[in-house]
Amino acid sequence: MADELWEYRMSKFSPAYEMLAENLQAQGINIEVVKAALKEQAIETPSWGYANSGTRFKAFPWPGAAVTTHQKIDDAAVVHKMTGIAPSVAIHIPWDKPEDGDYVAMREYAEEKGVRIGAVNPNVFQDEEYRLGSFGNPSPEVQMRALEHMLECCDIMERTQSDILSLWFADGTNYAGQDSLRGRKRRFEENLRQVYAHLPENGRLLLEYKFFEPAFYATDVPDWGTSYAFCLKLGERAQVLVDLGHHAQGVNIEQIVAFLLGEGRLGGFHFNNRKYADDDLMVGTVNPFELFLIYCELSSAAFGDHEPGRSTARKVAYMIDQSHNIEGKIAPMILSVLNCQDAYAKSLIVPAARLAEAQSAGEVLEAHHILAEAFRTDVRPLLAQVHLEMSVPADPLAAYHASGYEEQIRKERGVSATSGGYQ
Ligand code: RM4
Ligand code: MN
Ligand code: MN
Repeated sequence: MADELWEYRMSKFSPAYEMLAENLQAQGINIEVVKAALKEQAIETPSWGYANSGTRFKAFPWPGAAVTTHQKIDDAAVVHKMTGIAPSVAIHIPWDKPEDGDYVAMREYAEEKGVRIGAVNPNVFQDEEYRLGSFGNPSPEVQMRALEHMLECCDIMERTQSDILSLWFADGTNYAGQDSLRGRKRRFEENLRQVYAHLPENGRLLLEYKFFEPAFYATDVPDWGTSYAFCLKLGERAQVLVDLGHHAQGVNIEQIVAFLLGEGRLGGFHFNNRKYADDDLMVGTVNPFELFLIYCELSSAAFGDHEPGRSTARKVAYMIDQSHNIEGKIAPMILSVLNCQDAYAKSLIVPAARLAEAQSAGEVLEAHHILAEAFRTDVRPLLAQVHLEMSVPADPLAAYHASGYEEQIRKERGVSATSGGYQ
């Protein structure tokens, strides 16, 4: 970056940053530690978030939306270039199956672009055969088909050097009596066991839960407790994945996070935001306070002394799982990453010692106030400073809009036809 530009930006942000830094230091917060943590933050973006997607009713095509996996990787690389904290991209198989089947080449392409392949997401919900489910299906042949796909995904992990197999199942039943609930549980257990046995050496299996949709009477992995119980049986490298859109109204997600951290079984997140159901809106847009509280659990575990919470928090895979239907593709992904950065920053400036003191003294109001004050702090000058120190644009969203990338892909890729929901 040209020196004058650097100086101009420093002069623009410095006074606000200096004030904030001083204020935080006075509260006993080491700003250098906070900045170092922010620089290490990593949020994985999903390949499918760059392609056209829609609701059950309509998928509106977005000009320039990615179609090929190379294009999705290109877009993920742009998000990383702008933010500096989105170094990997999750893939969905078969949506991202390379035409020539060459996954090593896919990995190399990503590396060339400056990102790596993250979680591998098997898809066992879109083939005709899966009408009655995959692992829970009463037919042994269909279960086998799903298992074979999972094992193929374990192999893809090896070839892409991914260390996460991320599982979500559309399995369940719509009507009482449709199938045996205990039978389905047994089938799940047995098939998951086989997948676990085939994981690459350092690979982790993350198991997502969802309390409804597309099954409405019973889903086979309905909640974190079920996922946790399956993981316990599988082994240490099986952990729960929390998708923020997969809970009933009013559920205290930060408490789930706290429990799973304490048990060493929180594996990862699918970040998004919801108002009613699995809305897949941009993370931090509906309820930023909830996101902050979730990050507070993660930060206090990661920087605390308790094991296994501390090491578990440090290995959590932060992934975005969103569906951008009317707001563009790359810009909302940048904003989502920034929303996570904002929440993380606020969680890092909670004065932990003062909070612990208030908590143990039973000072209810004071404890709440300390937390709320951190949430209310305007951390934008701090984030701008971190961006400058990381040599990424101080304002990544504005820089993206000014970069000309959107115009370029619109011209090059045009508008691709859409059919239904996910493409
Ligand atoms: C599910 C779940 C999965 C995602 C699918 C498409 O609701 O969140 O993670 O891969 O949608
Ligand atoms: Mn998800
Ligand atoms: Mn979902």
